[in-house]
Amino acid sequence: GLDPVQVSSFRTHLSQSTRIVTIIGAGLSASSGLPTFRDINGLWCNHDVFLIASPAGFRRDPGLVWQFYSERRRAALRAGPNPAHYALVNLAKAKPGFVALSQNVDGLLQRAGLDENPKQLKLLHGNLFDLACAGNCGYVDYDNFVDPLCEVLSEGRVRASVMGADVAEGEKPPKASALLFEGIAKKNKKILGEEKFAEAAPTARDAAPLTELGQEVRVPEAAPELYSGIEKAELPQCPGCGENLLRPRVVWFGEALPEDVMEDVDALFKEEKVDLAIVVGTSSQVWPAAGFCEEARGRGAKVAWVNMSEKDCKNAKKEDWVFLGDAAVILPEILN
Ligand code: BV8
Repeated sequence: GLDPVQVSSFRTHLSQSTRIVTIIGAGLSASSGLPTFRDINGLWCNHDVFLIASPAGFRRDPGLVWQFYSERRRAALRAGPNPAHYALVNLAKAKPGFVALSQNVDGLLQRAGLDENPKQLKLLHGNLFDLACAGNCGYVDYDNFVDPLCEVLSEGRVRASVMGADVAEGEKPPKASALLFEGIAKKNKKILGEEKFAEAAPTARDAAPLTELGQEVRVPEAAPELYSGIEKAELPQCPGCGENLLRPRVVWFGEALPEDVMEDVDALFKEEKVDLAIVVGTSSQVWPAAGFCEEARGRGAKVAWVNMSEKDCKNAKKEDWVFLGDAAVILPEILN
């Protein structure tokens, strides 16, 4: 269980706080059954991040990208909010100064009721259920929960093809050629040990390090089997301009976060004092979200960390609260 002294001092500060900023990552939805990105067998460990989460990857093979995101839409639709989502919604109702800065695109906070007051929820990396014109004609289809979006994105095909090649019914799909971040591969190898790592993360070549901020993400000419074989004409088309595909309205590597969201975040950290920042279920590796905790601290915030692993609370200072464990257990305990 949690340290009662820590919990009571946190709750005292919480009761006196008006401006509360929560910085949220995939760990919040882990107990809803949705995979995170950088944990063992996370999304980035079994998929080639450059091929499915970058503009260059979408140009190279939009079918592969759509299969990855179609599978994530389906999983999110089948999942439900967990007690951590509801604990945050209850806090938002009690504290008008509450705001969630969420990196998650799964829509679970909205389904738990946070969407009613958009001022309290900022979607930093977009939303799986908003579709946009891939050619930026301006067309956006908000809250599209249609599944499958088209025949080639129906369930059976998606799973097999995401692995880069269709396999006959019942056969195991070939090992995905996973391009892992070096750091992730090393981390997993350390945790698992050589032999278990080899079976847990399929053929992991050293990832090409992410290019610097804003540069074109280099997409390595990965093995030819990593093409979906899906024709553009089979994918969702933009009804706005009739010339481009639709894409999931999420922020890929090398893409700027939504302008309106960034303006709101900048204003938040410029205008006023922050009393409390709560960093939940994020490895704090992706920028600019990874810098928001220090921004809040710079505005006077005290900081609380909720994470399954201590190593991901690396930016914690000695005066911070650090609550280790499942957010779905901890948040109800410390917030309600
Ligand atoms: C940009 C697509 C600029 C959406 C993703 C310096 C400054 C700015 C940018 C950069 C920079 N240096 C490098 C960059 C580039 C890059 C970056 O940050 N690279 C890093 C990796 C080195 N940043 C970008 O490209 C960003 N764009 O800054 O653009 C710009 C400006 C102008 C013009 C052009 C460009 C774009 C970032 C968005 C990338 N998109 N994915 C999707 O598919 O979802 S990344 C991916 O990581 C997701 O978006 C996700 O939201 C994000 C963060 O991951 P986490 O949520 O933290 O998940 P993770 O698995 O890592 O961690 C889970 C945590 O939960 C762990 O700590 C675990 O212990 C914990 N946990 C697990 N279970 C539980 C739990 N905790 C509690 N309870 C549990 N049960």
